[in-house]
Amino acid sequence: MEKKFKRTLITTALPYANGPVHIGHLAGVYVPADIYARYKRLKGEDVIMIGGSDEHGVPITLRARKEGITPQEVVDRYHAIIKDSMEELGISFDIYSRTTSSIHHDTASEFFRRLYDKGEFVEKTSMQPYDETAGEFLADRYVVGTCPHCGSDRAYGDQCEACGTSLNATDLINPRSALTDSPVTMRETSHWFLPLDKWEDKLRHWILDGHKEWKTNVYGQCKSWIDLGLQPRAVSRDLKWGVPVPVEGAEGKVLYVWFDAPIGYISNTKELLPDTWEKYWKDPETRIINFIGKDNIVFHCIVFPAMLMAYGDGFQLPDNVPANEFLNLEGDKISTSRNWAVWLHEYLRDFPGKQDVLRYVLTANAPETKDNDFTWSDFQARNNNELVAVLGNFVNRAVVLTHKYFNGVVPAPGELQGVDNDAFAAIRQSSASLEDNLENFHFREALKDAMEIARIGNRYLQETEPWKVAKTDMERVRTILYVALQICGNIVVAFEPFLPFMAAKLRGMLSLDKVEWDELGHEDIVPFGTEIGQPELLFEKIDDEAVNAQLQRLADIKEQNRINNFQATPQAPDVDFDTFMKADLRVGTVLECEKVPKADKLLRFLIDDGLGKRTIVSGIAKYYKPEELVGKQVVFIANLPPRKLRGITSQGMILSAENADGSLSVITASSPVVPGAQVK
Ligand code: B3M
Ligand code: ZN
Repeated sequence: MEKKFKRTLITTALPYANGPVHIGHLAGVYVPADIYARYKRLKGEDVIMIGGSDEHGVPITLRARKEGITPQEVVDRYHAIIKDSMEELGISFDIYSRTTSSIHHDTASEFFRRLYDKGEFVEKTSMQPYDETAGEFLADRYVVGTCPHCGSDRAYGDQCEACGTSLNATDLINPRSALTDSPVTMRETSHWFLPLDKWEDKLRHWILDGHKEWKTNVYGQCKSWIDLGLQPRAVSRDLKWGVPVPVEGAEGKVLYVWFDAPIGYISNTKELLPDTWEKYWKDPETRIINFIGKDNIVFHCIVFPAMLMAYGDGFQLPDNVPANEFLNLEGDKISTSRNWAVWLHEYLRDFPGKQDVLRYVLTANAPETKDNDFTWSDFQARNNNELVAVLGNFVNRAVVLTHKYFNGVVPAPGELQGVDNDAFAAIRQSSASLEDNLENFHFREALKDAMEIARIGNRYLQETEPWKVAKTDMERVRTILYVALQICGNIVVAFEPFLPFMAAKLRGMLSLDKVEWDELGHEDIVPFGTEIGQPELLFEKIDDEAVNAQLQRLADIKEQNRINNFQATPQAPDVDFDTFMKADLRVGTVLECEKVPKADKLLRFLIDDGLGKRTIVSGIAKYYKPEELVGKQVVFIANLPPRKLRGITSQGMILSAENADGSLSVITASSPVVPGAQVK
């Protein structure tokens, strides 16, 4: 870090309080921000980490309507869940507040008013969707209709979730109001716009010339926005939920959620530090870092900076915006509306005491440079093969051996030998790389560096074999275990930002009061003569059962989504009755059923059809065990020309219904009938 900064202000994207937080939020924003904040605190630097819930916006009002409760009740519920679960995960916010607080309403309102008074806005009228029945303008999300691209009749005015196309409300065929289901009309309304074009040159100079060190994904997005030319952006909406526009005649209008939300960073700092907040925002010696996900880049790098420049009064711009890419779950995009997520509060319930495991896996697999995938098998493997087998194992051996040979008292070392010095040298090297990676927001690499210290420890014990040396040379064992315990001390320091619960437990085991970052690489973190605690396991294996339960839960959700999203195919053109009657449909009793060798889809049936026995081959082997079907009365088409399938002549076709997931369900008679009965 360059010298010019005296303190760090860390902001973390404010999650919408319309649902709990999931692993995507954590991996993208909160875990990396927390690592950085803990690292800075451990260095003794002046740092604050600001968080809070984003409690405005249309999705919250939609959810409230759906559940028949008020928006306030929605945000109260989710704010509490989010706040508690993040705290339990050890995300060390200095404040976690909310944008419905009065201090935020006042701050956002004053911010708007100052820009208004300075003439920073332009007022424009436009045509917007309006619900005549409800007497309200409709946000794009409130308009539903038929997608012009895929024909889905559940498209929203901003996007069709069936085909993923971005839309405008005016693109929809038969637009209706999501509130009242009545047809949507267009009405004129006026709004305030922030002319981003006015700030384009300043933004270009600040980012494109001044911050070439930003992550390529962030820099690249900013560049393409600026190169396209910036346009004025509306900062107000016709909506009842939000911060009212503080201008006469603006009844029924609120600040656009993306106008008020980033101001939340300021309000929350004010709430935390009523007397000194300004130095974190207005002193050029403060380094401001915004932790966000990639979908928020434009708001943090273009819109909010333009707002701050328009406001003036010394507000500083962020020094870095280390936005992350997305984390997927088992190969699919995480989605709140499809419930495709690992929710933090549920993880904490299902894996009590395993906060650090999640922190570890999300950091080891962080979507820093590209989208990444969270899988439960990777979660299990990283826990079992890395945390248990490498980190836990090393610490356990060092502590157990100290109890065995020295009654749990750190022995005084003799003269260090080559292997000892080599171990310390390797740790210093990893520590330097660790610090460098932390400074540059490369948390995944930084975690590898920390883990390398535990690997060094394991190799060291493997090479020095104190359990063998103990038979001949106890003096040497003193030195070996002294060194091993110093490696444990280094682990406490190196891992505190990443795995704070483990670090605290190990610190207790080593009887250390507190540690500082500057001790990293030292050879005397745990003084000789210290009485250490009993060995406790730092990590335990995660078995297949726990992982399978999670996979089953996801499979159930997928199934539920399929059912929810199932759309019956449009009705086929009419056929006349005589044509239909030409198909000879009958019921037959299954006498035999077996798999067709070397064909994983096919079953061979022998059917009593009332006239005799007939063979039919059917492609339903994936969905039934042959023995399940013997004795069943199935419906088949009797008068299809015979067809050869895998060398077997099939005389007809058994009818099945196709489910939402493509699986097949055989049609059977609901009460016994004589074989050969016609279906009419
Ligand atoms: N609530 C969007 C999001 O959660 C928004 C972030 C606000 S940060 C000021 O992705
Ligand atoms: Zn569509």
